[in-house]
Amino acid sequence: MLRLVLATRNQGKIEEIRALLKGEEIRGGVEIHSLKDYPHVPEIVEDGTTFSENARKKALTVAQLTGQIAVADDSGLEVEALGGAPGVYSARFAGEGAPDSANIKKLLELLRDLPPEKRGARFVCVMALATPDGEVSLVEGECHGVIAMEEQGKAGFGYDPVFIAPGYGETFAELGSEVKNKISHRACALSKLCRLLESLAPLF
Ligand code: ITT
Repeated sequence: MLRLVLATRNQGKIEEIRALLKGEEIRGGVEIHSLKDYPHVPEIVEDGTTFSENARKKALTVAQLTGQIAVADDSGLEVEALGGAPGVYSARFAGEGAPDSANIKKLLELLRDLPPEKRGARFVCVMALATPDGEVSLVEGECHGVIAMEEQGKAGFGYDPVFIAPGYGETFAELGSEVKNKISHRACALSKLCRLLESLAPLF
């Protein structure tokens, strides 16, 4: 059985990746752990300027510190009217350690008065797969949408209450995980990652 450590302590990501992997056929099965099972692994400083740099660093560090194959997810929201911000700074848009509610508040204030056609955005997710001997592979997924005028819905995490999904007219937080996991940036990246895992399986 393939054993993977998710290089994150973000509960929203862990739940989504677990649910997504359940729907995938991986030969021999997969056992999923996360940094919650490895409390000795310190916080990894995300000092990259791209999702790829941060994903690579998180996956490599965790693979080396745990001796296991690691999967990192670096993701964020790029808003057209803000020139792609908050981007890699999505988790700390309103300051280091800021809660999701503060990040959303800042975003809505910056976009106040902009009509729906000027509120285009996309979620991006780069996933890195790293082995303890330092091999890294990267995959990417994206999902285009529109930023709502106010928070709507309770499901999910992060910016889900203000991200109106393409073709649905409701936010990810209203639609819930079943719909989100069919169309999200993370679902797209993870399906590519699973194909990569299949092709690498003989090596593990
Ligand atoms: P780890 O680095 O430990 O994985 P993190 O929360 O710091 O956790 P990131 O640096 O990748 O993760 O920041 C991602 C942020 O982007 C996340 O905190 C959310 O604010 C936002 N985000 C990413 N994917 C999202 C999604 O599916 N729904 C809503 N917000 C999302």
